[in-house]
Amino acid sequence: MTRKFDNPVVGGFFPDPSVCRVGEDYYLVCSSFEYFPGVPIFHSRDLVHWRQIGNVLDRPEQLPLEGAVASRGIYAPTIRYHDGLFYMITTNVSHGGNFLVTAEDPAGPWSDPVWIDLPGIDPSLVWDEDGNCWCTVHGVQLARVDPLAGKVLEGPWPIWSGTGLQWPEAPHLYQIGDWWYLMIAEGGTERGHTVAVARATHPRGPYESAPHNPILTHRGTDRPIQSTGHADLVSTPDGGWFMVLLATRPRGFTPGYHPLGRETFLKRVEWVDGWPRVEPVELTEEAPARWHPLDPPPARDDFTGTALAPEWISPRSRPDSSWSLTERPGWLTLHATGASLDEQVHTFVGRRPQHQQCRVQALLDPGSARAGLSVRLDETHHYDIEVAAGRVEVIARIGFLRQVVATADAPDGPVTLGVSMRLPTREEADGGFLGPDLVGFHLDGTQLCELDGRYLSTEVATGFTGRVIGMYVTEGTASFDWFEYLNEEEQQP
Ligand code: 6LW
Repeated sequence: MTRKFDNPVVGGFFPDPSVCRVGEDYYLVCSSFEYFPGVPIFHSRDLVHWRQIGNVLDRPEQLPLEGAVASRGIYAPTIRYHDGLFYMITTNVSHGGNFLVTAEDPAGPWSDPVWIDLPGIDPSLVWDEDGNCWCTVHGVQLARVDPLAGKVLEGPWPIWSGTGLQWPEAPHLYQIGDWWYLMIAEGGTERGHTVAVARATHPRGPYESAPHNPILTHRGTDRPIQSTGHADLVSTPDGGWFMVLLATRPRGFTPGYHPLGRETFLKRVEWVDGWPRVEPVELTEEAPARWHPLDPPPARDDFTGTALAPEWISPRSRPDSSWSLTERPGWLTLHATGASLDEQVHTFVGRRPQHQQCRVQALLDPGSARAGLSVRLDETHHYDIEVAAGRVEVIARIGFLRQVVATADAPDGPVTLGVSMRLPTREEADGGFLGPDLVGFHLDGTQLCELDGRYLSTEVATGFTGRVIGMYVTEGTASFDWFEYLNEEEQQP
């Protein structure tokens, strides 16, 4: 029996994936842009079932993001393992450029940053048999480095500019057999995205482009998966090869909108005549030989711990003064740090929705605060359900427009706020609804309204991130007893 798995293997705003294997264990990291903590890290035993085990950059001194506007901050990371140490190298495009951190345990703690004076983005590391460490950055440029000292020893030199498409980036170098393979993304991370490969007998080249480049692209197709690119190769313990890559699942009126952001997909790779060959990426794929399913994470966070779980993220910072799990045991208490979600500084604690159909509920004790739930893409594209002074409002912020679209009286005391994301029914779609989904807002189980989801998608807001649904306070102090996230994708129309 051939086992199958469903793509994406890590759904939701988890772009620019990088993977490494140590024995039977795989580790995967993704970019995180303006969010703190940054660079989520996952563990798997089969490349299909992943559990987030932390965030590599979970201390402010590792992750200065002050002033980082939407989609800036942390760009693409690379994770590698060498000589008993894990390395994560990435770029903070808002503060300092390229840096790396190291750890003996991938779950952390990771070291303070070691900055490395190399230009460009998308850094990646590889070691040769003599122990030399080589670093590639977009363009593609190569340097010989001392990673632990953050020193450039030789270079950088331009080694390959790709096949001529724009943005040769996401370069990873691999020594496989007698060859050094350089795999890159080209064409930009939108619909023209591609994966290309070249090979040489030495990291410095000269490089020979694969005769069948691009080895992977979905450009010019009407496939349900688009923008395939930014791949990283990994071998399995039984000698197979796979790649993780980013892609999108656009829906709605052609060419469609992708509200979840760029997600992490998995694809088998075959080697033919010394070159990697990749078929188009499918929503259902043949699984790797080993199979280690995981129990789904608990749907509800009751905030009974002493630390926030790793999936919780905040724009730019989450100062200790803005949140507490001890002020009111069993509740997450949030203190306002900014008067509006439209501003760079505000108190928001959220998680990435990972399914095209899902439902969030949270029990809020608003007290005398202004607080609620927000589905955000960035400071100028978010839908909020907000409680203040006994009133509930659903507010849409789309670019320069801000509109209260529904109101209701708030009962005294704690209220259950809800957000739903659902695909249109066949009748709605046939009736002309052309957005990717409908975003519903609920008060104590009663729906107040549903909004067109296209305005909270990258095609409208632009950028590199994806939706994040979270709890916020913009005046005073409020507490949340629990937050529940339910996957409702099995109820696909
Ligand atoms: C990433 C680069 C890219 O560093 O966008 O379009 C940047 N491709 O590879 C952010 O995802």
